[in-house]
Amino acid sequence: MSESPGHVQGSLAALYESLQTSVLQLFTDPTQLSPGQAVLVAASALFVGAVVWTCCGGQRWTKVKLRAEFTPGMVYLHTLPAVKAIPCLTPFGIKLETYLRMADIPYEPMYGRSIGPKGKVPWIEYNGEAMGDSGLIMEFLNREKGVDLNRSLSDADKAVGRAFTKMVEENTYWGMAWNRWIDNFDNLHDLFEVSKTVMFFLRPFKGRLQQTMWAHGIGRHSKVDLEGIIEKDLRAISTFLGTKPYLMGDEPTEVDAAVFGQLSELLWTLPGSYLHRIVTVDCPNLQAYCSRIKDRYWPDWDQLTKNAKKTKEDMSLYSEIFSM
Ligand SMILES: N[C@@H](CCC(=O)N[C@@H](CS)C(=O)NCC(=O)O)C(=O)O
Ligand SMILES: *[C@@H]1O[C@H](CO)[C@@H](O)[C@H](O)[C@H]1NC(C)=O
Repeated sequence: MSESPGHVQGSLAALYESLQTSVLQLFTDPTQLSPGQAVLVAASALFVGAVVWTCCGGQRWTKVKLRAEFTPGMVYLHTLPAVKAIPCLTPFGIKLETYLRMADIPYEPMYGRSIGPKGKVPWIEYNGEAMGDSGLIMEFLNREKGVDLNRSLSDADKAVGRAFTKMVEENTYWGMAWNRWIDNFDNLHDLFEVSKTVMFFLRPFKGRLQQTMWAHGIGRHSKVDLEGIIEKDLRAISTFLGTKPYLMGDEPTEVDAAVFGQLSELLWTLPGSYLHRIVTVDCPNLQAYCSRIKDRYWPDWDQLTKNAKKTKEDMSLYSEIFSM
């Protein structure tokens, strides 16, 4: 028995050697390839293909299915369907939809059925073209529709807005993602309002998220450190907001859509979490801020969430998005 590791190593080396010979043969004189060698080369190619396919999931090419018919100038908003907790389970979806409402841009929500050009939600179709990324979409629509929610702001204010937007989306966001998908995966069927079976199929997303967060760097912290980092972000927003109704003063601007998008997920989808405690108990001005924006721009919130009903298409959308 004690010989077996060496034995395995020996056969692996032999296999590797014959593979090397076969590949050389393939590129020099493929007609001389024996059937055994051909099988070996084909099997190895399949194996390498499978590894590449699995590891390069982040760079998949997405074929976007567009509507056959569209109204010129209409924004077709592809996003996640409402659940009882919130009209949209992605903070970037809440952000984009809040912006559309702030800017009074007509849109038609489309709950998925197909995936966007960057493999993420939300995305839009506009005049027969697909566009991804909430921030880039907003910049495009600002130009296209002549909208400027920042018009009251100085350049320095805009710079502050930019910094807060990037903080919540590139840093604070991961606190939500970790809490939702990693710490509480086993309860996620409640939030998504799907069966545990569906969650079983979404399980690979949890592992992929962990890899993504590791690559980002934020996933390498201990739980205590990570939570401390996110808490400092939230306290910074709270301090800056102070007693103002909106982040930049008396009227909402673009940054409010982005910050509301992120905070609303903490407030309404993570009861019992440290994130929920921070935005309600430690920083109650954040909760009041969210309610203010919700009341002003989402009069249909209760209706949307009450009528939330999962269809078969929603289910396949979830698995499509989260298995990407
Ligand atoms: N920068 C993007 C971020 C969008 C995003 O991260 N969406 C997530 C849901 S919260 C997603 O689609 N994830 C699927 C994936 O990463 O494969 C935006 O602003 O729209
Ligand atoms: C408005 O401000 C946000 C930051 O708050 C920035 O990201 C965006 O590009 C600005 N848009 C315009 C049209 O100035």
